[in-house]
Amino acid sequence: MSKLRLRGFEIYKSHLTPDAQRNLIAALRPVLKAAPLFSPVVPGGGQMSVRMTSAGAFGWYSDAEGYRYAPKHPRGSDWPTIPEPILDIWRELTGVERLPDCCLINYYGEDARMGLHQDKDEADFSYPVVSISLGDDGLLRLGNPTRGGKTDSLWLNSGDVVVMGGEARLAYHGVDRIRFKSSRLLPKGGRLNLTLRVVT
Ligand SMILES: O=C(O)CCC(=O)C(=O)O
Repeated sequence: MSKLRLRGFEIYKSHLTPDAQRNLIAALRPVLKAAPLFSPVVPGGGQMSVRMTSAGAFGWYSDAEGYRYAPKHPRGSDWPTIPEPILDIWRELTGVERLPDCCLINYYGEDARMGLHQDKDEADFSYPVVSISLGDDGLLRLGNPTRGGKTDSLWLNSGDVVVMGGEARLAYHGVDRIRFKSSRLLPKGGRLNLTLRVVT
């Protein structure tokens, strides 16, 4: 376990033990059953390569009309509640009393990636975003609070947790690629990333 700081991103390497990672996967199973992953359409009309779903009062959603937080899964059901072991990670690393009202669940299959973007659809940027990596390694790109400029890259491994607060809260970031089947946590391979956000 070690802690790095890069461009204001706080990176807790190997924060979750293998047992804790397996417990999180077990806690996520009923969430994914109740709120199956879907492939969001982006405003230009293309489809994201990452499949997504959410837990909490709000879920992140995108369609031809734009990005937003939605109170229901596209199937029309409420999002499931955020499992307690996930909230425990927020409590432990942020010390923030208010709990997140969205846990976005991203699934990266073999060829999935996420372009550089800011997380800026939330009401109050004084709350951090906490990002939990599970499964295959993912190459995180860390940028600047404005588009462009030099970036750094860092491999995130299963069990790593990143806190984006302060100067990193509005920094551009993305995932360039994953190392498919580098982990055995998920039986079919791939990477799960959970981001905890305070939306309202
Ligand atoms: O998958 C990751 O590590 C980052 C996810 C992300 O950038 C997001 O959900 O906004």
